[in-house]
Amino acid sequence: MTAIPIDLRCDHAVDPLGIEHPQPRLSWTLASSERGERQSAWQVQVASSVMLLGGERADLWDSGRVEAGDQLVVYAGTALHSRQQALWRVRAWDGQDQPGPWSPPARWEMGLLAAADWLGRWIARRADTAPAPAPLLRRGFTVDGALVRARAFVCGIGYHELRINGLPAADRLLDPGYTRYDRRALYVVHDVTALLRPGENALGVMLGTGWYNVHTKAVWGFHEAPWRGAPRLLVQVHLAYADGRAEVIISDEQWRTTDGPVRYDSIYGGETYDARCEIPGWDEPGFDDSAWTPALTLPPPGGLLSAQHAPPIRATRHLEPRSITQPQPGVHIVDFGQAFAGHARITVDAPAGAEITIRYGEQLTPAGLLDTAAIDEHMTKTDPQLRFQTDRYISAGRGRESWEARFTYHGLRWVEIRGWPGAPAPSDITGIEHHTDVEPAGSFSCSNPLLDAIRTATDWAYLSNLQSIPTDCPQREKNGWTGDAHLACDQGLFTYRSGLAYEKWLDDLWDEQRESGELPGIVPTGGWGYAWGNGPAWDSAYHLIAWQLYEHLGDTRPLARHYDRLKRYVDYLGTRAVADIVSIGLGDWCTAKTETPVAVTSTAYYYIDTLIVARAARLLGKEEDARIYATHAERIRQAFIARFRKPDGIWAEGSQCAIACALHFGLLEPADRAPTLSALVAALERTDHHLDCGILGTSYVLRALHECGRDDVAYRIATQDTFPSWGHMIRQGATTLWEAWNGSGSRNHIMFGDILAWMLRALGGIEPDSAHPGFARVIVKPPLIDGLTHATARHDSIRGAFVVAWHRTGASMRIALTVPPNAEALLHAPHADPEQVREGAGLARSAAGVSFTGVVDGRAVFTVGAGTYAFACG
Ligand code: RAM
Repeated sequence: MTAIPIDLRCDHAVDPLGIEHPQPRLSWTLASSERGERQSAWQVQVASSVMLLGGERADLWDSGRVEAGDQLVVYAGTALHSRQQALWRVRAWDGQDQPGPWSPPARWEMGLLAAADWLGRWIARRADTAPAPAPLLRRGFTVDGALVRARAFVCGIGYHELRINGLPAADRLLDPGYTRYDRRALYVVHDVTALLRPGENALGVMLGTGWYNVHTKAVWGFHEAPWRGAPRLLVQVHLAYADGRAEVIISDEQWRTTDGPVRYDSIYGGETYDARCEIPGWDEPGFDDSAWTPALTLPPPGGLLSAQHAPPIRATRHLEPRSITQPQPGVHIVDFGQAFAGHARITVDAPAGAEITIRYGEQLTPAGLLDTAAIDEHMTKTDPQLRFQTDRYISAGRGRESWEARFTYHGLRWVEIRGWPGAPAPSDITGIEHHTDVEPAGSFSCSNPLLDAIRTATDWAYLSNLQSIPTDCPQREKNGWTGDAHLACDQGLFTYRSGLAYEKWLDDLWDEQRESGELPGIVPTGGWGYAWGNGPAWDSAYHLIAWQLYEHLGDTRPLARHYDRLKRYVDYLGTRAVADIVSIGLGDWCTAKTETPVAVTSTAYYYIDTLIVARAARLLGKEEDARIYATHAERIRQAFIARFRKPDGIWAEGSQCAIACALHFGLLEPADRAPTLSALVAALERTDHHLDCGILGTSYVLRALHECGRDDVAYRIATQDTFPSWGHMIRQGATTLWEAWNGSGSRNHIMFGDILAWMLRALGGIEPDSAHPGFARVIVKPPLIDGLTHATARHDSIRGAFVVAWHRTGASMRIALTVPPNAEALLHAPHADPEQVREGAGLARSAAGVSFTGVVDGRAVFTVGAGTYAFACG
């Protein structure tokens, strides 16, 4: 039977609320284990109710039968209005032209599409930005009958916590996402139908400062951000009654406000909570708020109000203490055994007014005390007295009380606790890890335990640094450093469905780009980072991430949306180039020893950005631009060659980074490829297979070796355990990747994380074919590397799961392979003779779903359609 479509998504999310694009993207996968399953045609129906969807006529859109394999299509029906509900379903025809069953219905709802849809006022407790207790705002209201639907649209900045009738409205932290608030503030949409009841109800909101009102002085100057303002709130709850009536509850002067128990909150500093200031019942109906003051109304933050599409931050893991020590009387050090981003939850029985201080850090002194020197240097430089990574809890004296911070987060492995009555037991302290809650979409493991440890550390570092924006580190800066983000993007898209998180951040880049085309090194920025000149090696995050979204998801929308901006940046670089060589900006950063001239890397990114604009132009049908930028890219390449090419495959001064850069970005002529590869291999031999480069070079070396078929060399580098190497970090006790090979600075950075992409591609053997974006075709080439006997890699692509699990014993190899419907794999079997390759009980070449396509580089190549296969050879 033809497959049924499953996992229906609108704009890459399951049943989302708050869609704003007039033509959302619809996607699905096919539930089928049938070999060679392929969709030859599809039909989508969209209706305003389930009844209309199941009936004769879908009133919003009926695509009719469309002959195409796409599983990502664009809604092309009736124009949708604010808050409109759309139900949809899809069916597919198979290769034999048989229609399959309709999928079960999925849905989406539109957001508030026009400024005029917002009926409420921005309200606040106070208008000034001085540090102050986090305000509580509340309003009671009556629900006059049975409800069929209730939706809350909320924007409370810096952060807000919405409560309804005493309960949190949603399982989310640090909402809404961090943006450049004077250009764009995000609202979140909650389905609150189940939280409301006929009769009296109450809405309660607590507001935190977040990035909106940073008062801590640090070198990046967020305390002087142009958007800075007193925390404020906009709410609108739409009620739909069973009898057809509608009602809207809005934020306005009727709301009342007072100070809450959070007495201080700072994104850098931490939070102070005085449990004695709790107001029982404040968020419940019937509460007497007559002593509270009416809310002030304030101007809006200044920019667009836009729905938050990226997943929210959620607490996803709870860590138990591994040990608790007392290196000094009254000073308790809790070790969670793992570095992460989040905070500690405490449960304590202390007298009223007792103050417990929790400080967070990533290192200990030799005496076993918390050592934050490496991560607070940028902070204490500006203010030696500064409070940093510190939470305080003041007890109400009511017996066992539990508390955790809600408007801040920290980077930590250890916490230091002072002021605890007696000593904390392990059950009194929990580590709460949180990150933008992207769905897992990939995994890797292999026979080398060191690589597995590196993979795990990379994963923790990635999630630690995905906190609404991709960040550099969760403790010192929490900045959206652009270079760090693009270096981690490929492995991030391989292992998580993080596309929407990146789409959100590309909008942040949009908001930060100047008319001239310039970008700052951190996004968002309070103004810092333009003049500093981070240059194309960082700024190219804009181009590289938009392009990687296309390669991973086959989705052209980010490229289309940002096309003019991407072009503007390339044009800006043109004004900084001299004879097509760009010498500005940061270069290979955090090197082991040898530096590489900035002009090498900056010009390489100038080239790749120009090429991406040319390719995007072609995809988007902008032929004239495609021609202009392709010609321009070629000119840059020639300038690069003229300037940096030296004899014998050497580039510039011959650093590993420079040689690998020329290879990886394809800057060289085909004839120079072999000598350049030899020069790279020779350079690596001279360092006994250690990297002698920084974050850029590290990525290029692994990628260049992989692209040139020398994963054996890359493997030696990746499995080193002496300085400088990932293994060296692990041997020193790293549980996340570090900022620098020698361990200086932060211990939770992701910028050396591209190694995980290499593991999946090179060792796992899942290499997406760039000519077939969206994982339509994958090259599966299990490596033959001495010492590596098996690996398992998985990626849940937009078409479904690819799984490769290979085992090698002597000269034989077994390869279990799963290919999702509508995709194919090119299996490069580790044998030249196709007759030596079996699938199941017979020869591979005659197996269902498999065809032999020829021999490439001494490997028999088979085209493998959808299905699950067991290959063996040798
Ligand atoms: C540091 C950051 C980041 C890096 C910049 C250039 O401050 O932590 O990782 O991109 O420098």
